[in-house]
Amino acid sequence: MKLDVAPLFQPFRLGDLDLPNRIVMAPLTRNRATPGTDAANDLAAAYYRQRVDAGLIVSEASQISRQGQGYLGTPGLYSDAQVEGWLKTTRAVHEAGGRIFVQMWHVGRISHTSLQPNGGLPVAPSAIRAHAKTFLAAGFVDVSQPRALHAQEIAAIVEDYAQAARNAQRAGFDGVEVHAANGYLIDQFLRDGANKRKDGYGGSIENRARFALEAVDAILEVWPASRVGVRLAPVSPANDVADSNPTALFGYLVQRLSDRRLAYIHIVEGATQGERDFAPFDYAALRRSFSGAYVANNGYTREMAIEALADGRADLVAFGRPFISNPDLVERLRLGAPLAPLDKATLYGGGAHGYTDYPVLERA
Ligand code: 8OZ
Repeated sequence: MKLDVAPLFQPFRLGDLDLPNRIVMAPLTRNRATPGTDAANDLAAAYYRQRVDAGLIVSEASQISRQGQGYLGTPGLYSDAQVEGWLKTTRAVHEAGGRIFVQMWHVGRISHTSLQPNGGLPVAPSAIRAHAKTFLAAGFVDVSQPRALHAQEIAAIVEDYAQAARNAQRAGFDGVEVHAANGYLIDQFLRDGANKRKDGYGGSIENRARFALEAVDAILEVWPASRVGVRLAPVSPANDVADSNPTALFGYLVQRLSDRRLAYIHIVEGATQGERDFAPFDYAALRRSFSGAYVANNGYTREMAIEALADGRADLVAFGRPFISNPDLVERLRLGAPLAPLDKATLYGGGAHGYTDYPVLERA
């Protein structure tokens, strides 16, 4: 029997925004910001404009400070030049009738001294080096040894989130997504494999969730809750994080996010870019405990997405890599057309090739 695509094309009200379909463009790191300023540029505007048929676009992860950068060429959200740069994208997306949130990012220990202010050590909840790689001009390298943050520095990072939230408004975004997944700073605080602190930010689940909630609350001083989402990856081992009890940890955190009436949680189910059944986890329970929308992600095919929506397991489905090589992914999903394969060589860094030059379907 032919699969009925209708569930993917039901409109959805996300907070106070009307989305024309259930398809989200997931945040995708592409490392093409302008060297020197780390500002998103005209090429980025063209790239997002091509993908405007998504119900919602979430931008690539964008560092909230220089300290929050971990890879070469990722765009920032902390300087005036970066605000100007992002305005090109938000104007292009809005002119074409789309909606775009910016993903706010601090990498914590997943960085390298060569990217840090004054060549300093990357920061983390605890001085534990991750077994992980980053990429620099020279290619892939091991991340640097980090140093543990002082409590006053944590307050300053929370203020960086608030400032970046204001910048996101100046840059014309429709909302913000907090990157709390994939082993970056917030996830490093959350998970007890990376957080060995003895102060109010470590130990109990309440303490490990404190930084995440302080960052969210700082953003909520700027944005209404209806324009704020959070991305989580409850069991993903990405960037060398692990937790002894993800069910309790993420159950607690999502309850607190629900209290705040956030627009959505965006869940990487399983291992990031890997096995969906990497470790058992009850995503349905997480969804039930949250007042807003549930955005499902990780390796979804057209068929899986339709089934998840039809079964009520998700409100929206985020597609990542398929959006890179298929600028018209939404139309291809509608038609059930074949998807173009991804060229891995042009994923991270470079110019228009492998970025804005993937073709759309021939309209015969
Ligand atoms: C791929 C390469 C670099 C960063 C993530 C922001 O995993 C990333 C990322 C992905 O969330």
